[in-house]
Parts: sequence; structure tokens; C-alpha cells
Amino acid sequence: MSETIRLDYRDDYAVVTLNRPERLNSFNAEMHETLSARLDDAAASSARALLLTGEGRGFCAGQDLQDRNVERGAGEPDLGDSLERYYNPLIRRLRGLDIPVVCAVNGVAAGAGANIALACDIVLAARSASFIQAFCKIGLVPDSGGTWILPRLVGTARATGLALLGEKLSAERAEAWGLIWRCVDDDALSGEAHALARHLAAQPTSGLALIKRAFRGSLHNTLDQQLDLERDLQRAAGRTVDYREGVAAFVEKRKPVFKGR
Ligand code: LHQ
Repeated sequence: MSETIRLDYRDDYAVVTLNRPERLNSFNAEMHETLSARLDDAAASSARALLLTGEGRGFCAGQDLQDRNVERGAGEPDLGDSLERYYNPLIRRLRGLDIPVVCAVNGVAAGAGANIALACDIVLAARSASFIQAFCKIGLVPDSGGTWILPRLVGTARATGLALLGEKLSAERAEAWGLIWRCVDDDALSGEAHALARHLAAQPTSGLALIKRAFRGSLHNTLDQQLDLERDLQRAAGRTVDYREGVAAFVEKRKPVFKGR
């Protein structure tokens, strides 16, 4: 049986591929459990960046609506349980990773699939890809952090329109709205995403982890609290081997070699 989640290592970064293309990489319980295990593996490895992508013509169509456990279980389904058990830990996991996470959205990203992509640090999308907050079409609420991240990325008016209408948002418009970092030609997506992951993995990744922590704090902090946080994080950054190397390389007019420490 082929793995529903593939984990590969390239240079200093890990590549996680959602691999149920016949169902547009929609999630069932097995896939969630395998993804969780593969993220454990990647986090325990020496990888200094993570690239998440999908196999086939879709990135991820969210929950597998044909999954027996969700749709045809005994009695009324408890979708809250599904979120508690699978989706919420996944989003917390992706948001909490210290290493930079690049998402290459190779095709449609619908329902939870869209919000899993948006939980990543840098989202690239193929020009033919699209984002659909499909939840409203089946009577559900955007989950996987959608109601939290969408208004923060695109403002309340656009977030509300996306969530209430469930219309397909093209990758080009997603870029124009600031939902994602960049939209690239389909045949350039893989090359650009790998180049970005490779680049990030060679950077002072302990510093990048502190930058991620600063932005996480800024989502709820006052300016005063954020200034204090910046002071604390800069203090930590200033004590890294990579900071010393960065300054030394600048002064010596050479290329720095960062270790992520
Ligand atoms: C699928 C799916 C799919 C199964 C395509 N499931 N087979 C969390 C907690 C618990 C429960 C509920 O939900 C959640 C969070 C959520 O994610 S809710 C939202 C779930 N996702 C959706 O509602 C999206 C459903 N899919 C679609 O609307 C379309 O498939 C999109 C717009 C994504 C793509 O459309 P097309 O490009 O026209 O492809 P297609 O519809 O022909 O799909 C290709 C195949 O993939 C097809 O199978 P078939 O055997 O007919 O070739 C689909 O049935 C299957 N597929 N999404 N979520």
C-alpha cells in the first residue's frame, strides 16, 4: 500500500507530501495519524526547514467526506471530536514549529485543506491553484484556524465574504489580497518552493525561529508588550553562534556559514 504521507529529506530540509491524489488529498483518520507521525520524525531530524505540498492535481480538499468514521458513524457525528483529535493538533503543530514552513499549493485547497496551507509560514501557489472556504456549502463553520487567520490576513470584509459564500479564490487573487506570499506559474512551483526551502534551511534558523515567535506574540500583544518581547528575543538572538558568524562574515566580506545555533 502506498503511504498517504511521504516524508523525504533534501539537503537540510524535509519535504512532506500529502499523497491521496485520487481523493484530492482529503484527510481521513489514517492520514492524520500518519502525518502526525511524519511531523514527529521531521521535528526530531536535523532538518532546518519544512516544505509541505500535495501529490497530483490538488493540494488538499479538506476532510474526506466519504470517510466512514466521520460521515457514517453510529448516531450523530461529533465533528468537534474530529477537530479536537486531528485538525486542531495539526494546526497547533504547524504554527508551533520552530523551523520555517513553506507550503507549495499545487492545486485546489478546499475546506480544512485551505486553512492548513494558510497555517504555514510562507505560502506559494501554482497559478492554476485555488482556495475555497467550502465549509458553508455543507452547513459547517470554517475550522482549522480559518476564522482566526482569514480576518488577520485579508480583513473582515473579505474574510466574511470568503466564509459565507465559499467561492473559489484564484491563486492570483489570493496573492493580490495578501492571503499568500506568491503565485507562480504551474511549472515553476516545485522549483521555486524547493529553492525557498533550501534557502531558508541555510539561514540562521535559530534567529528565524525567534522571528516567528515575535510575530506569534504580536497577534495579541500591546506595543509595550511587543517591545519587551523584542528585547528578550533580541537578547537571545545576540547570543547565537549564527549572529557571531553573520557579523564576522560581514566584516570579513565573505559568505556566512550558518549552523542554526
Ligand atoms: C473528495 C473530496 C472530499 C472525499 C474531492 N472528500 N472525496 C472537519 C471535521 C470533520 C468533518 C467535516 O469537515 C471538516 C473540515 C472540512 O474540511 S469540511 C470541507 C470538506 N471539503 C469540501 O467540502 C470540499 C469537497 N470537494 C469539492 O468541493 C471539490 O472536489 C473541489 C472543489 C475541491 C474540486 O473540484 P473538482 O476539481 O471538480 O474535483 P472533483 O470534485 O471531481 O473531485 C475529484 C475526486 O476527488 C472525486 O472523486 P471521483 O471518484 O468522483 O473521481 C471527488 O469525490 C473526490 N473528492 N474532495 N473532501
